[in-house]
Amino acid sequence: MAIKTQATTPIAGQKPGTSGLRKQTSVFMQPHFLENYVQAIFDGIGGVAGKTLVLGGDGRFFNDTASGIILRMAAAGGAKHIIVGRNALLSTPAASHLIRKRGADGGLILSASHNPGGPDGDFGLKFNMPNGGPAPESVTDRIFEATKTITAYQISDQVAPALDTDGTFDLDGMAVEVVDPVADYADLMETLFDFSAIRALFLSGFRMKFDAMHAATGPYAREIFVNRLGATGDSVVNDTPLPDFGGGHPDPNPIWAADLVATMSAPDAPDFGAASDGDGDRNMIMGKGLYVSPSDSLAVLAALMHLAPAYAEGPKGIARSMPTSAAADRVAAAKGICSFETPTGWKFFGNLLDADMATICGEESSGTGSNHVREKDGLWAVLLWLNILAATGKPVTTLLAEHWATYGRDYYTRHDYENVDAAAAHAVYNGLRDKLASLPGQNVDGLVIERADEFAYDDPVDQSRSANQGLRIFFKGGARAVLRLSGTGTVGATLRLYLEQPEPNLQRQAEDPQRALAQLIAAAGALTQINALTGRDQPDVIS
Ligand code: VG1
Ligand code: CO
Repeated sequence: MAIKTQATTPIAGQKPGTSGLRKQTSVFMQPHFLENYVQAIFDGIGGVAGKTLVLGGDGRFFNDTASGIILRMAAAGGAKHIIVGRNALLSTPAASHLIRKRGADGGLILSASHNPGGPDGDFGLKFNMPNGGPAPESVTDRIFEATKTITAYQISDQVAPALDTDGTFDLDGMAVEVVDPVADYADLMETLFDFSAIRALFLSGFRMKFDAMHAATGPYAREIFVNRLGATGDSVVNDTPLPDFGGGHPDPNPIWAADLVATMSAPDAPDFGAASDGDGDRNMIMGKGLYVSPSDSLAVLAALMHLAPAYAEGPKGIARSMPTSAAADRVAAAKGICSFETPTGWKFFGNLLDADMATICGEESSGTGSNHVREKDGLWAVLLWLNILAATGKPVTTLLAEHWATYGRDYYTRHDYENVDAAAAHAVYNGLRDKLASLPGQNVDGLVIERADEFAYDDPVDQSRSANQGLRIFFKGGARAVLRLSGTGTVGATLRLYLEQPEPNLQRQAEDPQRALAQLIAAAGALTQINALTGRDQPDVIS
């Protein structure tokens, strides 16, 4: 045993956000920064002595060094066994699956997800629970408290094993088991979907383009789509994970996945297009010339998921995050099942999934998933779409048009104001919050406000309450504007304005969302004064 106790002092700003702790890489690489936080995680979960943990990340810069440090700290803490993806690579959903499959006591996932990587990018670390899901607020609160009182951390003096070869290695009495990051996950997908129907679809000449954005899903996508499902080799692009994601921004939306949008808009476009984010938990779906908004995707998948073998009985319930559109609620109503509205972040779906109250969950930020793991899952969503396309024989455009004809359409957009001065961002948020009570009855730009509130969530399973989860303005006729402060940014503050409006009339369902929502956008602008207070003319990202 060669365990060193290193004295340290608390480092400010180690409060976990929407999805773990996210900072600029240079901050994470400061002396003791990572070590302090890892020790706080271990202390927050009651120590790691005798425990089995899963470890892996999205392959971004510092992933390898950080993994070595975490292994040495786990060994020092007396952990029994760490299962780590080869080269410390695991997509977030694959890590969730591995925790569940191996009955581990939890997992550490190294990722800043959709944030850019590299020395000038971002880094992140989150802890997942034995159910495979992100730590709930009660646990992240304990971790944060531990960061504020830390005086020392323990670390092994031994060199961590190289992680490029599968097998089990000793590190100061702890077993380090290096595993293939892809196989277990790909096997799980085969149990959920009709692989032979999807294989037949590809054999019939159906073409897809999946953009892994040089991030974690590349090896998974190649194994599943090309090797197991017979898609042609060029169906998967940018599938080598790179430490800086090739200089790109691994966020699958029409702005950052512009290449895919161009491919899918060309005259000879493939039948189906998709992309995923840095750590593989998000998905973007496209048909020929058509971007499927994540809220619509959730609703279509919920409506048709019974076509996939694992979900033949249909969903028990449907859960969406608060800013996600109401489209999924109408599917739940039509099916006579429960719908749930949770705060932003996957951790709030865990209890509903564990209690079997919801089978499918989704977020407007391109996250969709089910009870097969406890994270959102990008490739799962792509496979469910493929399964539905194979089962119906209809193209994406037809499925969406039929969905809107049946359930109505919800025009939807999100406007992000990024890297805003923190004081200005809070002025926008607090300014709107302060006048919530006076809003009902007011007419803004021709829209009448029906009610307004700050969203709080009472978990129906454990009765915990999560307050301050965003401001909601409901207008007569069903339109809604939501304002939130992001919890994943690393520089300044990011404001998100979410806008939606239902359109039941079939004749008016084919408009550009920005045009269809113009009046609501103007009203939200007037109410929040967002441009004036942030000094911006327009949002940085519109999705
Ligand atoms: C964003 C999204 C949220 C998502 C979170 C983590 O959070 O809005 O829906 O769960 O990112 O996604 P925020 O607080 O910035 O709005 V991931 O794929 O970055 O782990
Ligand atoms: Co992600």
